[in-house]
Amino acid sequence: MNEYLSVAPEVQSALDEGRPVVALESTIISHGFPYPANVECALEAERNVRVGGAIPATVALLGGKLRVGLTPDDIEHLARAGDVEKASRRDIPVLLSAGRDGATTVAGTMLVAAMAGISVFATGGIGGVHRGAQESFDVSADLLELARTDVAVVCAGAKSILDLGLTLEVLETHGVPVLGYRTDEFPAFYTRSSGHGVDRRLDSAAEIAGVLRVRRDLGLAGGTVIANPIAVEHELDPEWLDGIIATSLARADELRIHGKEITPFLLGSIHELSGGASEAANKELVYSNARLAAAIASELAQAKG
Ligand code: PSU
Ligand code: MN
Repeated sequence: MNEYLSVAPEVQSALDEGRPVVALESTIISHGFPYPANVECALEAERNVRVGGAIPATVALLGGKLRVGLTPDDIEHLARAGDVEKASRRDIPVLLSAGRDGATTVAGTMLVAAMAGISVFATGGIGGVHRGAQESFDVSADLLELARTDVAVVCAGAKSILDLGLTLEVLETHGVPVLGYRTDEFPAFYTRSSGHGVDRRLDSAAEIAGVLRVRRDLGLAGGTVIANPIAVEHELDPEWLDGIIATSLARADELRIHGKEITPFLLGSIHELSGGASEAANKELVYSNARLAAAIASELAQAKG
């Protein structure tokens, strides 16, 4: 183990004994939701992992360490502090060397999960290719992490603040399987449909674990995207959302927001314009992803033993 990694005892014993563990990210806590919805979402996501039969391991940078498995006080801190930086791959060494706290993105969480030996991770949505990337070159580091780090990411697709078609193209280029759980379409976070197909549809956690096992056995570097659409009863109206997203993108453009600020800005603007509706939908899809990730991790653990 490296000197920067600190794994909670409960998580470490589960890993040592080959029991299922699911990683969870922390950018969603510090930058994805307002307080106190962020605390509720983080704690409920952990509870849903447990209900699904796995041990939750929320990841963050705290006190100069890469922490895997947080206490409720740690979560409260990440949710309230206000100055916790977004930590993707390139931020991790910079923040650790300064002893600063950081909230890990999908890329950051994958990297730390892999160091700890965790192979399944649940989140809300992944980052991707931004609209207008032909000009801005804004492609999330999440996609490049998926290209290199062996962790399966269970998500509800990606928000249509992004160009979902180009996002899928980049994943294809990098050899990242995009598996649709009980869906033929790549979901668009708040809605089940995006008009873009997945690479392969699989209808059970066991079949998904089967693919992950073959990838592992072959030693193929890189991650897997498992796309789990939001439940029908929690889905939002796509036309209403399109308007909110268009307004949010126009605001970002006007304020010339770019780089690592743009995604948190757009998430905040969507929450503000859509009120409680998007928050409720966002929470539900995270919980659903936590349960599916736990089921997949359980299947993988059984196959090992
Ligand atoms: N998309 C969401 N919710 C999120 C994020 C993205 O719908 O919380 C966060 C995730 O942590 C993701 C990060 O890894 O934003 C991507 O940021 P960027 O676009 O700067 O790579
Ligand atoms: Mn970016």
